[in-house]
Amino acid sequence: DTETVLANRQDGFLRITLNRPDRLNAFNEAMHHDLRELLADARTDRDIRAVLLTGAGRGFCAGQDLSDRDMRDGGEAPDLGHTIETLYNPLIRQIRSLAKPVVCAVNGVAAGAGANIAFACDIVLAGHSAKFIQAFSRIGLVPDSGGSWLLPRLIGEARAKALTLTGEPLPAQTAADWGLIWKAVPDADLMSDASALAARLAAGATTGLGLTKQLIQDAADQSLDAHLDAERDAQRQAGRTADYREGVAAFLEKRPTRFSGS
Ligand code: T3D
Repeated sequence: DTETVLANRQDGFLRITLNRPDRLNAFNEAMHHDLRELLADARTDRDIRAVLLTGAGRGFCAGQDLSDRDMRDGGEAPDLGHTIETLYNPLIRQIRSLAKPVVCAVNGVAAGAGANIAFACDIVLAGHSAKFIQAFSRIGLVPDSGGSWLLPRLIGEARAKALTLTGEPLPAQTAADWGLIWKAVPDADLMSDASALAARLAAGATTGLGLTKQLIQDAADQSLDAHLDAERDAQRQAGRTADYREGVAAFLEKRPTRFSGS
């Protein structure tokens, strides 16, 4: 644990809880660094086979901590290009390139970068009381953390533009109906459902799941022809794992799989 982020290992996955609840888990620099360090551990530690990201208290994450952006004394505006380049972009790249499933349990409001960090995760569950807000336009900014790339792909240009230009809150159930997230569930079930899902993924064939994630992410930018080649290469790699042998053996022996993650 650090001051800003709690870490818990259970059932083969790492649960990371953003922990600045009095600020709805808004990001300061320390939280960026602490989160990045945990995700780096998740990358290298073979015993961590999935990640679950959630927030402490009544919110998931309210994006950038705006009290660190107070310019009311006439002070110079910070170079936001620099903070995006050094803090937000590396975080999104780290989540998307992690070769292990990342589940996000959105336990309350997800605003600004907080919403787009959730959408960058692989499977997003949200409690019925949660809402997603592209809050950037409310303070004169533009969507970041991959939002303006991911939103039109997930929900189409019309909805993406309306959400980002108005900053209107989107309830969890509508987000699920639109295909922006996987599921909206009763608040009381969120953590148990998300934990069960993370545990199930952590017990999966980790190499195959990591390759699957990469293939799906890369699909939008490639021709079918190039993508067929990418599938061939990924299948070749998956076919060399011990988990593939185990998967076939378990099927033939009519028993549950015991994947080792290798
Ligand atoms: O700067 C850069 O590096 C560029 C990168 C930008 C990335 C971004 O994320 S920009 C967008 C920043 N986020 C926002 O604009 C959202 C601001 N927050 C809100 O609009 C609202 O808080 C919510 C809609 C998220 C929730 O509203 P509500 O009514 O449920 O809660 P609240 O009362 O507004 O917030 C509770 C407390 O959290 C409150 O503190 P208090 O009054 O109890 O002491 C509030 O000030 C604090 N809080 C919420 N969000 C932030 C925050 N404090 C600092 N920064 C926040 N983003």
